[in-house]
Amino acid sequence: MGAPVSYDVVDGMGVISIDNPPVNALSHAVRSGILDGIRTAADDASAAVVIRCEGRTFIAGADITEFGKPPKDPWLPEVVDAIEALDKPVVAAIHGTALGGGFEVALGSHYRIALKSAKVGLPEVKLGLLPGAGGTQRTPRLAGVQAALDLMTSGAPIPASSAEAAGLVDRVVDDGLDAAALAYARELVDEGAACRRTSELPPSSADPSIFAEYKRQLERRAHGQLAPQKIVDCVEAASRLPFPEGSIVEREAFMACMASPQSAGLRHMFFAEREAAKINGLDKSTPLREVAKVGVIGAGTMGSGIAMNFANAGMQVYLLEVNDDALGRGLETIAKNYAGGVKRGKMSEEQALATRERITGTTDYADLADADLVVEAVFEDLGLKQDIFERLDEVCKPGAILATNTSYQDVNKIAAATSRPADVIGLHFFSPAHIMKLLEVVRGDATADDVLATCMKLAKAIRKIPVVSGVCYGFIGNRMLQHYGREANLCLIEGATPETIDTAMQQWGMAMGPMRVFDLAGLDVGYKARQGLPPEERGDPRAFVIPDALVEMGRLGQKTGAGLYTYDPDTRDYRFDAESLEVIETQAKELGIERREIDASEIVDRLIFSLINEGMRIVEEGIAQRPSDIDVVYVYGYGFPAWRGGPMFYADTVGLDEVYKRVCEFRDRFGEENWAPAPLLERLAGEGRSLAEWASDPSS
Ligand code: T1G
Repeated sequence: MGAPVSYDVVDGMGVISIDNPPVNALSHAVRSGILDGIRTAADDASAAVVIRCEGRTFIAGADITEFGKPPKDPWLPEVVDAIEALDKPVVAAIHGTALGGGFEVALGSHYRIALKSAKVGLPEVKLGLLPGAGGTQRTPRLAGVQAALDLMTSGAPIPASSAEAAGLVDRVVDDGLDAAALAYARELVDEGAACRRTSELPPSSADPSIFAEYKRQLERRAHGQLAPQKIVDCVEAASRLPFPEGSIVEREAFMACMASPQSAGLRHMFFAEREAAKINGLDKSTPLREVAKVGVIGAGTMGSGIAMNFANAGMQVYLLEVNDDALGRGLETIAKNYAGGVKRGKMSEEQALATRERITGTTDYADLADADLVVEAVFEDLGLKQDIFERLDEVCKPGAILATNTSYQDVNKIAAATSRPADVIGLHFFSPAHIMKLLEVVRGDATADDVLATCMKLAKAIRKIPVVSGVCYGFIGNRMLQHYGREANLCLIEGATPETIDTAMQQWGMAMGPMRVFDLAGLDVGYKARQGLPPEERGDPRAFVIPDALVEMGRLGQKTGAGLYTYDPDTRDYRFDAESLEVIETQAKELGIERREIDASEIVDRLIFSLINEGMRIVEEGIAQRPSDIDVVYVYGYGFPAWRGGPMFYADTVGLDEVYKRVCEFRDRFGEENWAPAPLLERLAGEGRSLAEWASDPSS
């Protein structure tokens, strides 16, 4: 493979071309190559310089795979400063996504031209970092303090047109970027344009009070996270210090973030998310099935959300219900959801209408005869699902993929109701299905490779993050959640209150505490599932007598205005009320439980370590392909803090010997039934190995 950076002189202009697939990341070789190009241009006769990239995108940032390794010169700040210091105009030509260090290279250039379809951004905060090559000092000088803060703390890229309006890009062209960039450079030379060095612009003044206010707001939306706070410090420095001094503040803040466990967690999640899309042992060239027409059975909350995903991705969708009333309600939900999207500015009226028109309601299975994929999303009854799959087996064309959205039923038993189990798969969406990013792709014993590969690709097309799961009760997420939920309810009956439990978990980083999650999902969901089981299979009664008692009082959760909490119908504010406390104390008394003070660290350890312990069993059984897949499930499906890297990464952060010790303590206190250590945990703790080491060679 040739050097990733080349330098040529074209029409008297120096052209630095970067070709480092897949995203032109700023690896050591690329940094050195750019610096060599600048040094060559400094000494040759070229009148100006254009920096451009081959492939699908401009530089998408520093090479994240190099983080954590010994840094090699030249460092990126040095490269960017050298670009800026050149005594002839430098034009950055942007296509695809100029992100992070890539956008900082462009900000170090004297002029920026971009394709209309391009985006620019500083997403470092999503990795628990901040722009470390001058981005925190140059961006506010060009776009002002507010825009710079928003760009860096959200990490969201912006379109070229918005960047132009913000002063971050000088020119936007529809196409022909390379020619336009050379012409722009020629124009600058002809008009004797100066080398506009952003670092020489004065600090971007701002009312000092906005920084404290911004930090306060950040503490609310990014609770406990270091990088967003450090970004504000850097921009505050840029608003009053000359560039060199501000750069020192940036460097120190960058190093502090790089060394933080939060960044380690977020970097782990970056690669875990991409790794989850890969299927062990599946030939990359497995042919995919065409999916253009999709059927969805059941127009309830899940079915209507699922239908929207496929329509949003441009597919024809047939939404089937048993009768017109039920169908009407589903289509109304969809209309409401799209109207909400228009109201929030996510799409235009026209886009909403065009998308809705891709969804056709029906009560006739014949309309699904030529569907490429059918997703069943009816309520959780195995018999009913098997009947539906038998029907689909009769009406659907050969080669159609038959999927079930079940949250825990046995996909193999559903597949066995058809003559084509190889075409059956689980596609477990999370509620609300048109918003939640996670998709558990459940591989049945007979599921064909091309069916699996097609669904993994399809997941990306409908903007979901797919994770492969084997068949077991509750798959990956819900199986682990049972243990988390059990411990939450046990802490409740043993002495904690819904508030102390939720506060402990939210302070720790969970998006929402378990008690509120139970109320949101509806306490009757678990109640009905338990009623369907014989008493001896319902598990530890101490873990469900309280929600069962509340359900029998009609307190089903948020949907009835009261569950563990009481909810204000208008504001949805919630509070813990005396009636709920009375139920808790009564149930505890009836089971002879003396309630006690339970502190936050015990609550956190019991809930999180129960997740980890079950997660260890799930990877050892091969239900999950790799531990990091569990991290993706929990971060994208259950509000687990990404900056802790997911439950399995967190286990390694704590240390498996520590986790094992704590699990054994809980076993000794609460019994083998709930706290028997997972064999893999016991083994790795005993061998002093991490889960990451084991995962790199599971046969070891
Ligand atoms: N470094 C290394 N590998 C990267 C990479 C990067 N920056 N970006 C992507 N990849 C790999 C990725 O792992 C995958 O590999 C393949 O490229 C395709 O990616 C000093 C410190 C650009 C929008 O945060 O957001 O600059 O799985 O599947 O969906 O201030 O990748 O195929 O083996 O995601 O088309 C800041 C990260 C870095 C941008 C393309 N930059 N990348 O999305 O493809 S920090 C970022 C992305 C920094 C400086 C600081 C996306 C993308 P594989 P993909 P995609």
